[in-house]
Amino acid sequence: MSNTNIRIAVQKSGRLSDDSLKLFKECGIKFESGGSKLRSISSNFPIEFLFLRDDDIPGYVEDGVADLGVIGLNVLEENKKDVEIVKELGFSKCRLSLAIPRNEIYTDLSYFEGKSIATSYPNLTNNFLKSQGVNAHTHEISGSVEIAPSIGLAEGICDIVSTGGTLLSNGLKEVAEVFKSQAVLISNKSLSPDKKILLDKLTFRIDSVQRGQNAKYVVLNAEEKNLDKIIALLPGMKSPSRVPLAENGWYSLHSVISENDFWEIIESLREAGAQGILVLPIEKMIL
Ligand code: PRT
Ligand code: ZN
Repeated sequence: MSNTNIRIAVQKSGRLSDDSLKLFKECGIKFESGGSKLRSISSNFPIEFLFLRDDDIPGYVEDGVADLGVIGLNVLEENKKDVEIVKELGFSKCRLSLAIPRNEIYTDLSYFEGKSIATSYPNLTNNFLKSQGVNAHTHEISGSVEIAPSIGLAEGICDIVSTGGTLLSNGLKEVAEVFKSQAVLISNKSLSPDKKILLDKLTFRIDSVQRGQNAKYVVLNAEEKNLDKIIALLPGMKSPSRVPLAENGWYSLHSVISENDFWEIIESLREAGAQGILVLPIEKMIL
């Protein structure tokens, strides 16, 4: 057994931190976080956490100061660091969008021709405009982008949107999506073989947690005459389990269904004669 530790950089405090910490805790990794702590070594997995500003994470991973990192795809793509994207993590979802004052009339992207756009994401914004054949000037600012039009700094903005509430309260409307983002796990491009093994162990655990989050465990009762129809609707991990009930001619079926088409399957199951349907969360799903 080697003594190698893998080092991961996560955001200290912000929109990525809570879900990042939750994910690693759900992976069964124990560590301390919070307060003024800047690093923490796990007591039950060979991993060390560094708690940093999100903007510094891609550079640290590129340089090998950290082996892994959790970062928003928007920050990564804007700064183009030479790192590997290991997997999408499915949280901190948002979009980079163009927005203009609410009372302006907007038809299409040609609206931005010759106009000025304030943004903290000049590279993503310029690449998008260029790909759409629009010539506009971007004005880079580091924060409070939403007030740029009202103070006369720019005619439009390109900023991160999640609920749209910030745009609304600043008298702006979203008119075009430039880039879709979510948190991703990144890795240094030249991990040692020992560290690669640890990364594989970690991604195996993350996959199991994510699969569990995307699936539900379903238990239902069915009369023998309806069994074939109902089983055809239930994929299961292999095939559904079938257990006879104490009452003759009745069975209990156990299966796993995907969160995506959950309601459609439940409706079809009821139509096919399923009764007493129980739906339970799955903590982890190991394949
Ligand atoms: O201090 P540090 O540098 O570490 O953090 P930060 O302030 O730079 O980043 P932080 O914590 O705000 O965001 C980290 C990452 O979360 C971003 O890079 C995105 O990948 C992701 N994310 C998800 C968001 C949002 N949702 C979001 N809503 N990042 C920013 N916002 C801001 C946006 O800039 C705008 O001001 O929220 C406002 C819009 O939100 P809505 O809900 O009103 O539309
Ligand atoms: Zn930041």
